[in-house]
Amino acid sequence: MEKTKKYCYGFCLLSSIVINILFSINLYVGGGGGALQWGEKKHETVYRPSLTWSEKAAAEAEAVAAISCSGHGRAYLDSLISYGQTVCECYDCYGGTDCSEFSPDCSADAGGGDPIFLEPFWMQNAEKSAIVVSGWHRMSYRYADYTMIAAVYALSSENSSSPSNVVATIPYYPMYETQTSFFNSEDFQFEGDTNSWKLNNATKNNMDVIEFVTSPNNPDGELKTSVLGGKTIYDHAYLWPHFTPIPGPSDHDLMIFTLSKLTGHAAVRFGWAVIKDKDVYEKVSKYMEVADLGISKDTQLRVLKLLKVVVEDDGKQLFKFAYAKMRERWDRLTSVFSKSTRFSIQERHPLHCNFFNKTRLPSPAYAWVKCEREEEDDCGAVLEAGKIASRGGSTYKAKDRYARLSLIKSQDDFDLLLLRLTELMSLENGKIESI
Ligand SMILES: *[C@@H]1O[C@H](CO)[C@@H](O)[C@H](O)[C@H]1NC(C)=O
Ligand SMILES: *[C@@H]1O[C@H](CO)[C@@H](O)[C@H](O)[C@H]1NC(C)=O
Ligand SMILES: CC(=O)N[C@H]1CO[C@H](CO)[C@@H](O)[C@@H]1O
Repeated sequence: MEKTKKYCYGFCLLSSIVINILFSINLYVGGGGGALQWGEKKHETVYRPSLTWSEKAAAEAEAVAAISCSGHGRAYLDSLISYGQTVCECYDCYGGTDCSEFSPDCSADAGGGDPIFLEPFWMQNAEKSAIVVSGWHRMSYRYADYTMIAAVYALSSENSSSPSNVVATIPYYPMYETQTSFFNSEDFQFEGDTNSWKLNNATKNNMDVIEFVTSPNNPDGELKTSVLGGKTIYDHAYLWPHFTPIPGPSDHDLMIFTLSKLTGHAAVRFGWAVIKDKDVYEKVSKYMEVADLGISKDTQLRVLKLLKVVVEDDGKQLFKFAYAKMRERWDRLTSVFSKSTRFSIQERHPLHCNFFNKTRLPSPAYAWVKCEREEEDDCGAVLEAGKIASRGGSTYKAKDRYARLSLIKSQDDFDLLLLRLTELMSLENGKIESI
């Protein structure tokens, strides 16, 4: 035993010396080769660490990221492997092993809300936003976050004879109803539209109500305030300079946020809340402890790394990039819609933005399209016929005369959407001319 140890010490010392010599030679040759310029910070190069366990993962990650997929798809570390090659995952309407084949008849899919538009930003910031996670990183279990339903739970009245009523203003995000109903709780139930609630039930005493206010609103991008003025959950998922002028600090009792539309990492499913009342805060914490199995530590580390990039330079980098992108898309979109009498989109009004310190128009994540012709009361179907997939108004408890188009997908998706819209509108102008 003792002998083995001694051998090891000897061997390790020797290896260490050899490695150091090799490393120094490497540096010397590197420097002598003219790679270093005068005035460059030499000490940074000297202390370049020799990597061990992270090297393979880093090499794999870089190799897979270097696969181009013709610019119309991506290869990922967890993509399928075929004949030893990572298979490209092509964007909609592209195919072939390298995603180079475009299907000319393909429909523009503006149905989903995948925020791929921020992908180029993260490619520009590849070095700063990449992470390497060891196999033993924080293995201990901890509680984490589950914001929307935790907020409802925290505001609901426990042990009361009737459940708290949860309402939202039409058009609203369908997930409020889905989640509130799914839990089938004795403490709260979904009651639908805030305004009809106000009309029909507000006079009845003893009725407990929790109001969701989505500001800016999904689907139409409006900045909203509470209708009932009682217990309110402000959903600020879209309250970022990408989508809206920021008129001032938001100062409500309970505000919920998500990483999804801030950095584009929807799959990370990470949210947080800002809560004023200590009792409400404690109920939310209790909910997380008991009902939620927690957010993975991988996720939290990833979020930390991403948010560090976001807050760099007071957040100017990401927000400038994201706003420029959304503004450009809205400029192109409004120019297309301005030629139409058959379709219209929501009106946008300029507001002073505290963040950029200038007056600007909103640039919402979604276009809320209205079909103006009397007989066209299913706007989703009209768009569908023009090879555009959208989400119909009834998804948001509005009329189907409306439909939501997502503007935050990839550049390819957006370009194809504009092409299909242009085709639709030119058809309309042709008809008008022929009359
Ligand atoms: C609700 O009832 C449970 C069990 O009877 C009790 O432990 C709890 O303190 C009650 N909560 C409130 C807010 O009254
Ligand atoms: C905002 O812009 C105005 C006018 O350009 C300027 O006078 C003011 O100093 C700016 N405020 C900040 C906080 O930068
Ligand atoms: C909770 C509650 O009483 N809701 C009522 C609100 O008003 C509508 C219309 O009268 C009723 O259908 C609901 O049951």
